[in-house]
Amino acid sequence: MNELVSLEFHDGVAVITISNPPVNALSPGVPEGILSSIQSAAGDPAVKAIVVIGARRTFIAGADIREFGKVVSGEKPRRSLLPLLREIEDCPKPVVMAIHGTAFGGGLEVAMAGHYRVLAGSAQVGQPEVKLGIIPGAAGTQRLPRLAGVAKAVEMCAFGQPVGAVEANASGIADAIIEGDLLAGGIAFAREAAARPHTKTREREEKLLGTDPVIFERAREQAAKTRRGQAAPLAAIEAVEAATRLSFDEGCAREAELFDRCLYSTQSKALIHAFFAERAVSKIPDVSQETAVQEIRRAAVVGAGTMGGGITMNYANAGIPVTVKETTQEALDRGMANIRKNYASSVKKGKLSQAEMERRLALIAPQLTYDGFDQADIIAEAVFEGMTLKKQVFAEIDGIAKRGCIFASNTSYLDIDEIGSVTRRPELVVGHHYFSPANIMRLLEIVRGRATSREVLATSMALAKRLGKIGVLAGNARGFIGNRMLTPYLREAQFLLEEGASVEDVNNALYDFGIAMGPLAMSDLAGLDVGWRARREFKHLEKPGVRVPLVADRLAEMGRFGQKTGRGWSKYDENRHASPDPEVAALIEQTARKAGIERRAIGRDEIVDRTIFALVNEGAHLLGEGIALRAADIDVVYLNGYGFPAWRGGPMFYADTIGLKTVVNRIEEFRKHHGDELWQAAPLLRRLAESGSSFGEFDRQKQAAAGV
Ligand code: 3H9
Repeated sequence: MNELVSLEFHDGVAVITISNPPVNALSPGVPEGILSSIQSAAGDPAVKAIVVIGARRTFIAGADIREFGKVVSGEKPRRSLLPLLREIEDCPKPVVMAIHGTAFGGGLEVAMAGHYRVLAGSAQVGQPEVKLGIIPGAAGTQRLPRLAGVAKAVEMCAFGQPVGAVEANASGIADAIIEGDLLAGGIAFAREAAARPHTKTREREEKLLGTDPVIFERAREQAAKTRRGQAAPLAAIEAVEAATRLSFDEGCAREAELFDRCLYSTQSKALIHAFFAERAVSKIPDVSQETAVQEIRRAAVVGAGTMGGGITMNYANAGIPVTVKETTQEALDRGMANIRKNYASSVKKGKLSQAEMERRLALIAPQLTYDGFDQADIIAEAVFEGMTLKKQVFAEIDGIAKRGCIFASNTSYLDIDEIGSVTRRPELVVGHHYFSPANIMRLLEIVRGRATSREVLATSMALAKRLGKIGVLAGNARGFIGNRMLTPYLREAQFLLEEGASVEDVNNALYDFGIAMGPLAMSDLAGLDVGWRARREFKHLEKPGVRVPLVADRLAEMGRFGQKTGRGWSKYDENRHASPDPEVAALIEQTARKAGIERRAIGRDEIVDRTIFALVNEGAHLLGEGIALRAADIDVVYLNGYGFPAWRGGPMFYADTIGLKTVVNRIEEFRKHHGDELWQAAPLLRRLAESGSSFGEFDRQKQAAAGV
């Protein structure tokens, strides 16, 4: 008992309540409080049974993740939870865990040490540690297979997905689902349990017997495919496997070894960084938490193309009625057919019910006019990328929209201020830059124009959350954060081709680094016509005499637009499988020779360093210019919008792990070979490297200065 854990008595039942907002994590003091409460209740002859419950929104959401950072930096030794769990399990009186919200990680481990678990219907339980690059470290891999069976335990520990109350009940993790008041139900359950003998989870062996080793083989194959490059899922499988071969205590010892190995790895530091970065990103220093957030009851979208259709779906998915406008019936029909096709495919995969699909479709009003746009609280513009067209649309909607309506442009490169200049309400103009496919990708860049109001930014952040997105604030620079960094990344990928690497060399080196798709494969997916069009729009900004990639425009001129035309940097079959195209290899070689570029053998390290350090250096420019608020924001952009591997933490975190001095030295080598115009370490990067600092430290100091 302490200020985090309280003990009360309800007529023979002791109720232990954990109260450590926001999510009742097992921060220092919580395990101690549970232990002393269990001991008091166990020693009190008036107590027949014990209920453990969480205050407010949830049961225990796990160990306090902030503590892991301290462990890794050596600040504080880790205290094991195992003795507490054994004390709970050895308690002579039945301990009933009453679970609502989430019992995750250490929370589920505490719950499994109880003799019974009763769940609210909306509760979820899980061992999501692998998402942080670690494995359960308090016997989760040993108790879960004893309750849920080995196959379910492997699935939950290695892949981290939670299960709901019904599944938890069916699999043996839960003993009952409580309708109505959880505490009252838990107490009633505990009273009945007091009359029966109870078993300790660690002594339940029946579900371990006769385990089929194929379970582990299959899980390893699945991990290799879906968790490419990650160590924790394999460690989790090994730990559960140990439960089937070793005694409980030996299994716990094996788990502890594997846990420590994971905890001290760079992968877990990177994933923990990503966890906190995703939660910090919505905090904007000059937009206080008290800023008024406008309620979005109705939305309208201009354009039902690929992006407009996806944006429309986002609103409908969040239950917001949305009007979508196109200029021709044909385009409108095509757009709606795509939306229906996307929903139908989710229904087919079992991710959506037919009734839910119909409900969402009913929220969408397709039309050729601006009728009803005067009712919208937000109008999202998703027409072709061109300044003249965007300005025309903004001028039109300015004449129709109601007062206070937010205008959000989905531009991916253009100047938000210039777009907004044609309206009488620049303070309501903002960029909402979605990533394709817009209904799936989690990233939303929220672009702040010169006049964008704080209320519009706060509303945009809240809306992003409601739409299931992660909103990241970006300044109004060409390409904002993600696409501006992409330009030097793709430039280097193409230069490497001209200098002698093959399309496959470049794609494979970055795929093996962990990126979801190599840069040229990504360009083929996005469409080579997109960059071609953008380059024409910005041709006037090219500096004369500075080397530019030579082949991409040639491919686009040949009608090789990538996957959609079956040919781009690679050839694609009807199933969109890529194969090398000798015609492209010849074109690259010919073009390079004609331009006098020396061809040579290029290794994987050079491919990775030139492309990734180009990203990092541009990221440092963006930070220095204030276009990105924090290095961690840039990481969130790349993790959620560009397939950067989460276990590397994002480009800026990756640079910190390499050491900024090393990064600057490498950039210096590139500068010597390729010239000052292409390679100059960004001033901020140079400054941090010279002072032995890091992007992480830069963020911490900036946060501290802003008082966030
Ligand atoms: C573990 O348990 C290892 C064990 O095996 C033991 C080994 C010995 N710690 O996500 P939200 C904060 S590993 C500290 O926005 P939601 C979060 O940073 C752990 N802080 O809310 C945020 O703070 P702020 C296994 C935590 O409703 C605030 O709570 N457990 C923790 O969308 C709200 O979070 C997990 O991996 C934590 N464990 O989602 C669970 N969790 O307001 C991780 C949250 O300052 N957490 N915070 O930005 C989650 O999945 C979600 O946070 C949860 C709530 C579903 C709980």
